[in-house]
Amino acid sequence: MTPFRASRSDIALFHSQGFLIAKELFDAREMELLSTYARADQRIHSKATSRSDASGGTTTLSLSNDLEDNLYASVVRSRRVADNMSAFLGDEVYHYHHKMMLKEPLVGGAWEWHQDYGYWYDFGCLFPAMGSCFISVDPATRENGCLQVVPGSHQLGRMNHMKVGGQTGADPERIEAILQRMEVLHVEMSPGDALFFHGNLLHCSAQNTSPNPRWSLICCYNTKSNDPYKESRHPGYAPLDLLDDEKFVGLAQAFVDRMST
Ligand SMILES: O=C(O)CCC(=O)C(=O)O
Repeated sequence: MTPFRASRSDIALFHSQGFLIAKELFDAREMELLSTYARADQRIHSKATSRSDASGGTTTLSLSNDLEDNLYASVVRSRRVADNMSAFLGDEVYHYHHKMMLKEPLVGGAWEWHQDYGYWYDFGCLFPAMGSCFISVDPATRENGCLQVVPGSHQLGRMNHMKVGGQTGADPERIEAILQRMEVLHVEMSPGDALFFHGNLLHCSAQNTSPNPRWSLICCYNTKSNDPYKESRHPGYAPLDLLDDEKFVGLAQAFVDRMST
């Protein structure tokens, strides 16, 4: 199967609603390999950090600014993610960072409403021409805290962000007004499905109260012409060494084999 490539109407939809869902961007075999790899990878656990949500839950993630010789970097470099993101943002994209989200059964915490550009603004990025691709490793359901988005909210512009629980979230007064006026979409996904979303799209997720994990990989990109004006938490422009779609599965298998020897 040829992996998804955004059509003109997909790009128009991304611009009007602030996101686009690509079903089966990675097939079942590819996602099984990523899941096997991540679950056997001690480094993501040793690098993981946690934050409290507003109701006492704990969110855990393992973030990297670097593209190392591993399977996560292969996803970031894959054309089916990076070329589509370039098409949505209308410019060459580069790797800004990526993170494995480890939402564990019964304890995985919530993410408060926020815009990613709410943070990235402070890191020297002048334009919101930035985006993320959320790839489901496990099924993401309402029960295990799937992502929730407010379609069209990227058009509200960047909002003020402040402390909400142990996290930085969007201004709660404004969120309340927005939620009275705009709909919320629960983005339920199967393994391998991907959500491309704009840096100003409002999103959150609830705690995982289910017995099932909700792991995902989020690849974050900036555009070449939006190179940060100062050094900050995440890197400046460096060209991506793009990975052709048909090479992905072989590389993924090799990483898994290497890990198990
Ligand atoms: O994984 C989630 O549930 C939300 C993560 C998120 O919103 C983020 O990393 O910006």
